[in-house]
Parts: sequence; C-alpha cells; structure tokens
Amino acid sequence: MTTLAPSVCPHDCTSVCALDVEVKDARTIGRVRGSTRNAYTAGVICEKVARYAERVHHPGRLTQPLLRDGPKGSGRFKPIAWNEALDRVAAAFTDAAARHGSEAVWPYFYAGTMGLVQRDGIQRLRHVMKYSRWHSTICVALSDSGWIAGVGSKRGVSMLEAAEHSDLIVIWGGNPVNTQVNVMTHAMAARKRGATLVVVDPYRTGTAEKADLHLALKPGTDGALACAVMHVLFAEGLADREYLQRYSDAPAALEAHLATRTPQWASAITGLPAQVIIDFARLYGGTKKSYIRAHHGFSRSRNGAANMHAVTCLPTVTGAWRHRGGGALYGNAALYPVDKTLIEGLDALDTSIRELDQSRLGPILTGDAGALKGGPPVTAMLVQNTNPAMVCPDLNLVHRGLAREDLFLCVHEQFMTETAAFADVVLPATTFLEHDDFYTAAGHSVFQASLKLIEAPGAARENHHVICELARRLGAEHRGFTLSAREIMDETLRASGMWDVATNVARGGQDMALPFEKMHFHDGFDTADGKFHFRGDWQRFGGRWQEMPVLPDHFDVIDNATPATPYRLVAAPARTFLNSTFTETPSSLKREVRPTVLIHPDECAALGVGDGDRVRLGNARGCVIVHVRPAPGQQRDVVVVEGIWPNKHFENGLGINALTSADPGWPNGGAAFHDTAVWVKRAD
Ligand SMILES: Nc1nc2c(c(=O)[nH]1)N[C@H]1C(S)=C(S)[C@@H](COP(=O)(O)OP(=O)(O)OC[C@H]3O[C@@H](n4cnc5c(=O)[nH]c(N)nc54)[C@H](O)[C@@H]3O)O[C@H]1N2
Ligand SMILES: Nc1nc2c(c(=O)[nH]1)N[C@H]1C(S)=C(S)[C@@H](COP(=O)(O)OP(=O)(O)OC[C@H]3O[C@@H](n4cnc5c(=O)[nH]c(N)nc54)[C@H](O)[C@@H]3O)O[C@H]1N2
Ligand code: SF4
Ligand SMILES: [Mo]
Repeated sequence: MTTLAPSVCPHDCTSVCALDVEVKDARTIGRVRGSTRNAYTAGVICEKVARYAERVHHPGRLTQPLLRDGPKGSGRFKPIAWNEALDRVAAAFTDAAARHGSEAVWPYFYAGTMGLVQRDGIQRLRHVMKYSRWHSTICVALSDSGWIAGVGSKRGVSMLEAAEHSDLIVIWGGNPVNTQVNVMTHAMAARKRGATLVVVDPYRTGTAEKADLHLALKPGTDGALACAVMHVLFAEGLADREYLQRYSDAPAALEAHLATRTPQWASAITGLPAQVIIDFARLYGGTKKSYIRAHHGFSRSRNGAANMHAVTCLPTVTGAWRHRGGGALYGNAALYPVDKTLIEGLDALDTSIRELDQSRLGPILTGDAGALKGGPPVTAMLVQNTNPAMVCPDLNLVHRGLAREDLFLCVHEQFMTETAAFADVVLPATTFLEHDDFYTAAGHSVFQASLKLIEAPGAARENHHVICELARRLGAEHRGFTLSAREIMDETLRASGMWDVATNVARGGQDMALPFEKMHFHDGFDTADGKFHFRGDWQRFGGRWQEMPVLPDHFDVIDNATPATPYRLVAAPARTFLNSTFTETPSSLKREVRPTVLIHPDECAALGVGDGDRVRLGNARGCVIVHVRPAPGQQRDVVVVEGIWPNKHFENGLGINALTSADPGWPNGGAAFHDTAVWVKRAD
C-alpha cells in the first residue's frame, strides 16, 4: 500500500525543499512532491526531484564495493567484500602517511548531500588523523566573503516577506528558473501584486525572460554597475543620509569616491548604455521597499567577492533595510546555531596542518609546489559527495592528476561517476531516502530533519558508516565514531539548544527566523561596530586582501577578452542537471539535448555559423567542441554554455571545465567559473 512520507531534499540548492514522498514498499518510491508544511517550498519543487524515482531506482546505482581491475581510469572493476574494501583503503592511508606524513592523505568532499552528518563527518576523520585540511572554495568562498565584508554575517531578509511586501525585486546574478525554483515562485507572486522584477545577468535566461527589465551586462562587471547606481542615488537625492549616518561606517568617503564612478564610466566597463544604468538607479532608489536577491552566479569571477560587496551596499545607501519588503538576501547560514563540534570533530582540529584548496585539485595533483603549500605530494584520497573529474576547473590538470599511478583513490558514490572511474576502490553509497540526516537552508530559515524511508539497494552504505569503519581500522578515536547518525543528530541538537529530531520531524522543521527588527539589522549589523562596512572587511579572510579596493569599485583582475581570445565565457548551470547530478537520468538528458553554446546572432553571422553548427571554443588551457544556438539578449562578446555535461558527451573527451581556470579569486580563493576568455572558431 502506498503511503506518503515526509522528507527533505538533500541536494546542493538553497531551496532545501520539504518533500512528500510516495513510498510504495520497503524498497520503492513513487512520485515526489513539494510539501506545503514549509511555507517556502509551498508545494513547489523542481522537475528533476519530482522525478526522483528515476534516480534512486536507476539501473546504474552502485550496489557493491568494487576494486580496480585494469589501468587507472579504464573503468574496469571487480566486486569485493566491504571488509576487504575498507581494509585496503585503511592500509593505503596508513602507507601514505608512513611514507610522506599524514598530510599526504587528503579527504575530498563537497555538497552532493547537504546533510550535516553525512556530508561533514569526513572532517572528523580528517582532523583526528591530521590529514591535510580543507579550504572549501568551489562554491561559496567568493560570495560569502563579499557578503560578510559589508554585512558582517551570512543572513538577510526573507524572500517570503519580499513576496508579500516588496515593490521591486532584483534578481542579481542568478538564474532561479534553473537553479532554485522557489525564488521564482515568490518573485512571481510579488510581480502579480504589482511589484517590478529586474534581472541582472549576462544572458537572457528563463528568469530574465520573466523580468520587466533585464540588464545584460558583461560578466565580472557588477561592481562597476553597482557603483554607478550608487553614484546616481547620491547625485539625485535618493540616498537616505540619516540612515547612512547611523548605520554605515564611511558614507562621506563613499560619496566622494563615487564622484568619478559615473554611468558613463560604468557603461564602458559593463557594456550597458548609460541611460539604462540611470533608469535602473531611479527605479531602485524610487522605492524604499526594494529587495535584492543576490545569487552565487555573479560571484564566480576573480573579482566576485568585490562585486558581491558592491551590490550589498545598495540597500544601505537607500536605507531599504529599514522597511518591510526592503533589504537583501544571499544566504541564511548564520541563523542556525548548530554546534558542529561532534559532527566535524572540531575538538581535534590542528591548525598547524596544511590547508589545501579544493578548486586547485589539478595543480595540487600535478605537483604545483605553491598549491601544495611546500608540503608533501597528495598520494591518497577519499572522495565523498562530489565529482571533481567533471566539476573542478582546469580539467586537463585534474585528469592528469587523477590518472597518476602513485595516487590511491577511494570514491564513495551512488553512481559510477567519471571520478569513480579513476578510483582504486569504489564504495556504494546511500541516497537521502536511505539514511537519516538534518539540513540547514540558505534560502529560508527552517531547520529540517529527515529520516530513512526505504532500504538501500544491495550493499550500499551511508557516509557515516564508511567514516566510522575507516576510523576503527586507522585507530582514530573520537566519540563521533561510536554513535549512530541519529544519535549524533540528537546530541548535536541538544548541545545547540534546538528541538530534538522527533520533534523537528513531527512539527515539519524548526523555524530559526529572528524578529523583524533583527532580520532587518535595526539593532545594527553583525560587524564589530554594528555598522554596515563600505570599507569591506577583507582582512578577516586573509590571503590577498591588501590587493582589494578599499571601497566598492570595478576590481579589474578578471580574464579580460584579448585579440587572441575575444569572447568571455559564462559556464552556467543547466535546468535539469544539478551540477554533476541528474546527468545520468534519461529525462534530464533528453531535455538538455547536447552541449550547446549560445552566441549572439550578429556574431554567428560574423563567424559564419548557424543554428546547430559545430564550433570549437578554446584558450591556453584547452578546447571543446559544442553546437551553436543563436541567442539575442546577450552582448556580442559573451558566449554561454549551460550545464556541466559529463566529459563523455564531448568529442575531445573533456567538458566545459577544460576551459575554466583554477586561479584563486580574491581575497582568499574561490573558483572563477564564469570568468574565462576564449576564442571561437567554426569546427572544420
Ligand atoms: N538546475 C540546477 N540547479 C542548481 C544547480 C545546477 O547546476 N542546476 N547548482 C546548484 C548549486 S551548487 C548552486 S551553488 C546554486 C547556484 O544558484 P544561484 O545562486 O541561484 O546562482 P546561479 O543560478 O548558479 O547563477 C547563474 C547565473 O549567473 C549568471 N552570471 C554569471 N556571471 C555573472 C556576472 O558576472 N554577473 C551577473 N550579474 N551574472 C552572472 C549566469 O549568466 C547565470 O544565469 O544552484 C544550485 N541549483
Ligand atoms: N562549469 C561549471 N562548473 C561548476 C559550476 C558551474 O556553475 N559551472 N558550479 C560549481 C559549484 S557551485 C559546485 S557546488 C560544484 C558541485 O559539483 P559536485 O560536487 O560534483 O556536485 P553534485 O552534483 O551536487 O554532487 C556530486 C556527487 O555527490 C554524490 N552524492 C550525493 N549524495 C551522496 C551521499 O549521501 N553520499 C555519497 N557518498 N555521495 C553522494 C552524487 O551521486 C554526485 O555524483 O560544481 C562546480 N562546478
Ligand atoms: S528546488 Fe532545489 S531543494 Fe527543491 S527539490 Fe529541487 S533541487 Fe531540491
Ligand atoms: Mo554550488
């Protein structure tokens, strides 16, 4: 008999939707629906998770441990028992540490599941064993530092409030039609009420198509746009000087600095007509109930943190934060008081151990001394919840590194991903429907726990199991290795002063939202002096903070177009893939069709190519072949490829990240996926 059971979407998406799952029997699910118990999800989820049965019951699910039975990367494996597999991994880690020291082992993970226990337990093993530390840079490093530099912490005004009260919503540097459907639900509700919708994005996305105004700027130039908007706000009396005096650090210095950041100045940088910038500034400054939904997309440039910070300055200049429906949101991580000591083994953290940059996997594995911080080579890795052979920048280096015969690689996965194909040992993993975990949400404020609903296929085991079993074999001692996932959840919640798991599930999640005045920073921002900082707090992030502009500006460190590489590439997310996930489900593959480049029609004419033609995109790092689709609504020197397609879908065997760079963004790292100069040529 089919029952309906509550769950939570674990995928790497700020919506963290509350789900209702049809459970058909102990091993089988049917349809997945958005639940109405969470006001943000409000019954709406994306199409790919609605069809989750296609993924969880996919014939490609891994069901048993595998041992490499051919050359590295050949994808040839033979089944082995769990005990033997874990013994081999532990022996390889012990051997690597004996030869080169514990830093030669580098556990490597990301957010394929956002569950705190299953995702972050690997940190406990790392810290206890003194393996190389983790500098997490592939996603939020640039956007986090940019937001925190001014606001002081990662939280903002609720999108639900915006849906009800805002007069103007600006979706800045994101494409929620593809990447977080519920931003769209709530933005469209506001629009229906009469609010104006503005989208700032280099190309005409599905989101931009819904907007009243689309600002199609050049990638990496949002700082210039924000500065010119602020120039107009000050010049035309649209700044709230009383608010600025009370709530910001340096309003006079900012105003003086912006005197030369005119719309004409920004026009030359952004490629937007000066009048469009002026009109947008008047629209934004003309209402106090303006709301900016700041996304990650526009932060994925070398100067992305500076651009994010510049955008966060706007509601402070107009004083929009004061008003219901006014302000901005990027993420809400700071709302959740979760004590992560037990999960991550923070009591065992040793900061003298070197920290390696996640996004610089290619340089690290190919022996770049700077990337290795002068330490030993990395010779053993455990990978959980990520597929770097597709998603990391500079794939030529990544693949060369993963193919090293002296690198021992264990990949714990749900599918035989392109990373798993390089492994020595592959371990089969559970999905969120097959284990317990709990989740914070960036896009809303409800903390949600979710329990196992069905049995795992074959011998698949949860991440927590693998971490505890390796710890036992390696002699790693920590309380966290002795408890079940559910016990860790309850103990963590007790230590954090939050509801226990049973209560959380029964009540459909715990809302951690603060009262209106606090959500709007009426009692001050989360900085040391309680003020919003126009002089960004770059120092707190370390790295190259001294090279950053002190006040918001166009920070010109991007991979600018040159005569040899005259186009700027945006490698944006696809709608029915989620990073590297769902690239295995038939309905997603059917919808996305094939790797495609969007090129302005005039530029197609200049290149002599038309719809469906093959072109080469390339630069010093690599070259890919893709099919053309003419696309008005972007500048002539911008090209866009949506989706992190598996490498096997490309004629040359490497995907779009063969072109992107592993250079760290400012101030202290962050992958610059949308900051790439390329050439484009007709293929033959
Ligand atoms: N379907 C789907 N959903 C996803 C993902 C996915 O791959 N597919 N990925 C998930 C993950 S890991 C994350 S972090 C979130 C990210 O989700 P969001 O935070 O919402 O950001 P994105 O939608 O990735 O932003 C991409 C958009 O940014 C634009 N952009 C790129 N460079 C610039 C720039 O310099 N300036 C401006 N103004 N815009 C720019 C691109 O053109 C593109 O339209 O989405 C998650 N959800
Ligand atoms: N060109 C380009 N490249 C990008 C981006 C872009 O916009 N453009 N976006 C970047 C961003 S923002 C991100 S976050 C990265 C993300 O890239 P990835 O980290 O690869 O992202 P996911 O697809 O979320 O998850 C990867 C894997 O986690 C596995 N997984 C899920 N749950 C579990 C589990 O419980 N246990 C185990 N062991 N495995 C599990 C899934 O099967 C999947 O293969 O990609 C980055 N790469
Ligand atoms: S929108 Fe995001 S959180 Fe919601 S179901 Fe889809 S992937 Fe999951
Ligand atoms: Mo991400």
